[in-house]
Amino acid sequence: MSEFIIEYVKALQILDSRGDPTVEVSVVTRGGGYGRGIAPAGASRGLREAVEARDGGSKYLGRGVERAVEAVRRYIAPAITGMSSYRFREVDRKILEVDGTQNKSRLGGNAITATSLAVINAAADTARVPLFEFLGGRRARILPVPLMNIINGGAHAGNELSFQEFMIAPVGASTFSEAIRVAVEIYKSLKNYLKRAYGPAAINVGDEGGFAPPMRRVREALEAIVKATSEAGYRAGEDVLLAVDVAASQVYRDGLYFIDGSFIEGSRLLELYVNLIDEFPIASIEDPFAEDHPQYFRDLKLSLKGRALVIGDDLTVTNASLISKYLSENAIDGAIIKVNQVGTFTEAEEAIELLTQFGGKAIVSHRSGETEDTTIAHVAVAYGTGLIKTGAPARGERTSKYNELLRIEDYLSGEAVYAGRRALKLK
Ligand code: 2PG
Ligand code: MG
Repeated sequence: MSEFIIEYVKALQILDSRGDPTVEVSVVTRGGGYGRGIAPAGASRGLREAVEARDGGSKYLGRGVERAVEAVRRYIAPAITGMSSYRFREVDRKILEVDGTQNKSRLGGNAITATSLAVINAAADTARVPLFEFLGGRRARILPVPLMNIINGGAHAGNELSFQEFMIAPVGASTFSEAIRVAVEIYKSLKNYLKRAYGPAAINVGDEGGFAPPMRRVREALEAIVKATSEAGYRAGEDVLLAVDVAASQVYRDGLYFIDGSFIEGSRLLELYVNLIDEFPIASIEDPFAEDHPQYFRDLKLSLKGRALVIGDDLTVTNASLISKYLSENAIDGAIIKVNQVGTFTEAEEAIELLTQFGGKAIVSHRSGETEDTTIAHVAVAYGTGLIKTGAPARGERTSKYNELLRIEDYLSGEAVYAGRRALKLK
């Protein structure tokens, strides 16, 4: 097993999909295994997320990460060199020990995430197996339903849509590659529809590759997706389900929510959700309320009676104890999993395992600031989460994940199983 020993760790400042600097870490093992990890970055961030180290000052408008790169070089590399990448959980524990803070602010969550991802990738490469197989073993074969964000609003777009993400879930497909084809056909049909209905500027895209049309009301976006779905020859509610991420903390001010042009109470927002779910085949709703309003999550879950999943993101920040708290308080049906929200891969793995154990949904997710790193595609398959959220089927930093899943499906050949409809159903 000595081939797994970490011999070399190097960090570099590179760019993410928004043109912001981010941290890339490379790890080389004694056996010649190589792994790379790149930290993504969120725009709508939870209050309890791991803290990113940013340099401040004038370079890169303060967004530089040279301090985080230096933290890898000075503190992380010496601490983990000589450890076994095979025991990646111990490596993560060591990094957390060196950091010593709750919110990862000493080394920087970006330095920690990039290193943690690089270590698992180096271990898999040393073992000469794909990462999903290294983590999930030979039985890992479930390809996730992609929740594809095809209309962008909120903090991800320069329009007035108050919900951040309008997604399609091609659940009726029988394979992952068929799901991708269905999603692409609907994406293209939506493009035609938007151009016809709102003019050519409506097909400009937002941070996650979805269109950012000049719409004012969330209902319009849902209607456009339903129309595009039928124009593409598919049935909304059957072949394709809808999902939204409200990212409600972003529209929350002084106890009220700014939705569709006016400030409303949480109870009115709850009514809006119930009406939208009556009208549209919405299977999942993420961050419907602000992160300090868990009681509304509970009320919504009670009103919906399982008709749509209630998912935490800013509320739960991939933190196993918050997820466990809100699951047991019956405030959520599942949670978004983002490694950089919590810091290390091991902590994200704990969150996934906890959700699996208690029958909750784990949605492995990208960030709005992404890179070509494909680790999350492997994580979704390794743990058989059945769900992944990684943007529109467009723009390299989004397609890199879908393309990796197509490669994994091909690698598994006849053995791959598409998660399909049951991925979005409560047990
Ligand atoms: C979210 C994410 C990803 P961000 O809210 O779920 O879609 O956005 O990375 O900006 O937090
Ligand atoms: Mg979210």
